[in-house]
Amino acid sequence: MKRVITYGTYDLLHYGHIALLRRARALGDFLMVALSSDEFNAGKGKRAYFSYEQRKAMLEAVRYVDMVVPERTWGQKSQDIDEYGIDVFVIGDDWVDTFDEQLEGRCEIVYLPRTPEIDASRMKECCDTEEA
Ligand code: C2G
Repeated sequence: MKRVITYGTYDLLHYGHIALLRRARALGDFLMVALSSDEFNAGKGKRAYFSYEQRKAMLEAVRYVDMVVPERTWGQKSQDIDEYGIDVFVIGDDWVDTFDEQLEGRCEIVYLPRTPEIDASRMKECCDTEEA
């Protein structure tokens, strides 16, 4: 069984996220998502609209996702690869090269093209504008 992992905040789940998850799952037989905790998000300078538990529940409802675990630190990726027996690390190409050093030689590393013109921050701005 080829095991794939990806990481992210996945707030305000949208079609760009789903396109990433669909392509990630197609790289193997099992897709694990390491979902950024609320505390880790704060460290990324992000404040998710939905809590970790809410974001986890939504991801677990996505047909491409087999398991969700917390992402708590930048450095956990190398341990995750070993602990979960991961064959492929995949993430959007906005992160291209970022994790090569940490993961080189441990697993296959794949950067997938992001879906243009959609992201949680723009969705929030749109709602804020409508409310104003
Ligand atoms: N994504 C995408 N297209 C978009 C928006 C997001 O393909 N329009 C992808 C991102 O490239 C990422 C995943 O969806 O692979 C989740 O995106 P975010 O929730 O924004 O996650 P991010 O803040 O990039 O966190 O350790 C890695 C970080 O936790 C990644």
